[in-house]
Amino acid sequence: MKVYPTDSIRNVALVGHGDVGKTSLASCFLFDSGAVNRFGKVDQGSTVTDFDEDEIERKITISSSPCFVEWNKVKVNVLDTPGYGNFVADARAALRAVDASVVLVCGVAGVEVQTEKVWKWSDEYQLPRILVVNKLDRERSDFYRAVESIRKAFGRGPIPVQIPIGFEKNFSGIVDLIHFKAFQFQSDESGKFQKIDIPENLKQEATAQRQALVEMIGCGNVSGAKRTGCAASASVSFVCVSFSFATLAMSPA
Ligand SMILES: Nc1nc2c(ncn2[C@@H]2O[C@H](COP(=O)(O)OP(=O)(O)OP(=O)(O)O)[C@@H](O)[C@H]2O)c(=O)[nH]1
Ligand SMILES: [Mg+2]
Repeated sequence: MKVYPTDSIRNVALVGHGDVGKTSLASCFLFDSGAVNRFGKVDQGSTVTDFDEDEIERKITISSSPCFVEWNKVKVNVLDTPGYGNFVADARAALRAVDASVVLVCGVAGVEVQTEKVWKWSDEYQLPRILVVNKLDRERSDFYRAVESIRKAFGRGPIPVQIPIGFEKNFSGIVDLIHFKAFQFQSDESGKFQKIDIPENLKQEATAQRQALVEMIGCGNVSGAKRTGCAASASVSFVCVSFSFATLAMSPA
């Protein structure tokens, strides 16, 4: 078995409200990184982390399951946790064991009851966190509305590091505000993407969002980043864009 130096290992938990797409995102991680050669789907009972008979039958996660991927020479141990009220307590146990939490928020519904709960637990364990706005391909999804609901619930710390290209069924890629590059993904679930120029109609928005990001980092507390090697801290957390089905799970940059 390959041995990784400690500074090349990350331990993260995927947490969030029920049905927001945590298991699907874990599936994307596994497929995109090449750990598996088939994109497992919850609806087909073929994901790696929802393997229990009850989970497959009910199409929900009942207890946390680990998996790991290698990305850019870093081993990422991922805990996929339950989000439904009856089972969400298991997410708390997972959060105790990780270095960072990945909080998924639905692009349609925004922050929900269990989102607030897992956020509170992440606060309790002083975890740096990344927010992922998921299901942006869905009708009535709106990235900016979801970000507003995040900031209303959790304060001004969360700040986008990516913005979407297109919306609902035309959602097709991301603008990476850190590297100031854009990526367009194929819609065939292959996870393939190409680097493109930032679309003309998004240049102004992207520039303004990048400026806000730079200002936020300038005045934020990034000590958590140093401690964990994770690019976010407890007071400034980064908001990413996701669309499980097009395997936008990981920023290629
Ligand atoms: N349209 C769309 N559907 C998605 C996306 N991500 C997940 N889904 C669907 O949403 C449903 C729930 O997905 P899961 O991955 O099981 O969600 P979860 O957060 O793991 O759910 P629990 O573990 O039970 O809390 C499934 O039917 C998925 O196929 C997405 O990005 N877009
Ligand atoms: Mg799940």
